[in-house]
Amino acid sequence: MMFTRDRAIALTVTLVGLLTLAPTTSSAQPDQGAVAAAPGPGTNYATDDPFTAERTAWFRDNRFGMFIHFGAYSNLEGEYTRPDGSTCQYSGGAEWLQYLCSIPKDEYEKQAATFNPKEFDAKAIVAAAKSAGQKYIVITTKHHDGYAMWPTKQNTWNLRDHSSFDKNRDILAELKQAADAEGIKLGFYYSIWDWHDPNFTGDFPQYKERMRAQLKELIDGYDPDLMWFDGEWTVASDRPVNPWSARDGEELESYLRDLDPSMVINNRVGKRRVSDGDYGTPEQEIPEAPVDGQLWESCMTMNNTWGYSRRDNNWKSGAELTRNLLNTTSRSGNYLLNIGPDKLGRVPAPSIAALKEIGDWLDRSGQGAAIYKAGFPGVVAEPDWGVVSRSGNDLYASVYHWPGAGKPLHLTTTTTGFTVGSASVLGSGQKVTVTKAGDGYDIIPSGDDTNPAATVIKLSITPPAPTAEGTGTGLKAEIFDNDQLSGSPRATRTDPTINYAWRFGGSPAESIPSDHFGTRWTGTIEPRYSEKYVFTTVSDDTVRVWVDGRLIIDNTRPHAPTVDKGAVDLQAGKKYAIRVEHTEQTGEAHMKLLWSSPNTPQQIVPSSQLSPN
Ligand code: FHN
Repeated sequence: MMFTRDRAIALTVTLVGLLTLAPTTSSAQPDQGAVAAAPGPGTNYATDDPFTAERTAWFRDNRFGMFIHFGAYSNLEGEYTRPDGSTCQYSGGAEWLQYLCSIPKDEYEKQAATFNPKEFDAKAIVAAAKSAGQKYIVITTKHHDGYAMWPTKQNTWNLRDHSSFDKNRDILAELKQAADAEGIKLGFYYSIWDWHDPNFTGDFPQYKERMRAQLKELIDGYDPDLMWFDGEWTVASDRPVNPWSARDGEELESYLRDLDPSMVINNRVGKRRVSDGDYGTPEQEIPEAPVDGQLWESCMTMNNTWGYSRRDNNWKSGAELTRNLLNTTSRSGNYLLNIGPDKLGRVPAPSIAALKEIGDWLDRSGQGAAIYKAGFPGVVAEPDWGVVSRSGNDLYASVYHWPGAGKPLHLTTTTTGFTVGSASVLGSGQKVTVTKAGDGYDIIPSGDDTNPAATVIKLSITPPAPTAEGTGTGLKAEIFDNDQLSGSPRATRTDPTINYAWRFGGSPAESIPSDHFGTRWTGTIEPRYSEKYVFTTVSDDTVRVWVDGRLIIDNTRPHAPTVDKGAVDLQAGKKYAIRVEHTEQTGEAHMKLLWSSPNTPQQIVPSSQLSPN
């Protein structure tokens, strides 16, 4: 059984409950463990732009990570023998075995008591990640079964207190030390959904308290670079039904930001939406294009299961996994590729082999340049013979279907604003001819491909010189204490950017309540390239955007956090009138304005290009 994202997001979002433990505004200094100040008028939870922030640079540049699913479920290796001798087995979703086989709690606890991953070798795992070219690792610290993989003080359902493992060992500490020694970033997976804790169904506020205490242990004790939440969905047929709400997500994300503002957090901290956390998390699939409004990372298995299953030998080839990595990078996404250690903590040999195959490809002939610090090309459309990634003024055409010597590979351009200079095949001295052809260029290699996974043709391009960075300071903001933008504004100021996540408790200013408000931003916007600009908004409840007097985004039906887009051709250096109107009625409030162009990666429109007059 494949656990695709459908299971996780076939959910009805029920916004329930009151804010129990109010989070702080993100400007507050992290206060170890104290209950943070209540949010309220003037709180903006968006502290930076994940597309450009220094805080997220390592995540955006590195592109490739290792996922590790390792827990008490690993001890069963995908197969449970009932007391009557019958067996229950799953090749996919071995980490769900307790649920799928309806293993009684005491039986599951009994098997966990025999768990002894004595061959877990953090250095070897980090070495495997390095050999693959993976620059960060995310390990499950607590999956849905609630079993903690570190010596938590919150209960005894953990690897220290409830196993046959060496009580002097701490695998998270071992992994942290090994990762630090090799310059690998370390992230922690933590499931909100908990099958074991009686408070999950008995006293959810108390469960959230314990969850926060465990997360504080993890953050204080191991200093993770990233938190990967899971089990946030609410599916009526689940056992137990998960009451996690968007308000809970607001509270948790704010708590985490206060504990460590530098962490990167995925969108399953909330309800897996464009407005939650720093990045989106498609699972077992790769989006067909860059994701609008949010960074993203596709997590995938090497076979069919996240947790180890001794029966699942349906391993993907190294070539397929390499192409998955190239596909994600070419759409400005990350690839989080999973391994599932067995009950002794050993990494399956096929996983090790595949990881090395990927790493060898990356190391060969500088092909890693197509991945690291690379992303969506912008200036060409994705071809049918492979994918194209861009790093600065270099395009990397990764060819899956080689045309043969002398035959063309066509690239369709999306802008007239660049020329192609040199072209070469990485790892081959063959001549490559580039000629203008129809709606783009023909790239004509003179020799053979270099390997079965992907042959990379490096194209050095000359994009148009951008105009000098603007001297803008932002847009004039008129803030109204009503959702009709009527009467006089309660507050008028200059907002450097439109980058707001007010969520449930926040608002644009101290004088503005958290519901029934609106803002009009006006001024001018100055593009740095002469090309088509796509404007993207993330809004809740309504949004309208005019550029140069043209209404390019118009979504006035009250909505939950939603992405809208509109495009307009702009001339570099020219200042265009811009007007943005947002209204909040009740519930959550969000408003972000991003842009992108063939030569401008997606980002919050920077203040330098905005002027209030
Ligand atoms: O239910 C989990 C599943 O076991 C696995 O951990 C994946 C990996 O992201 N996440 C959930 C399914 O969406």
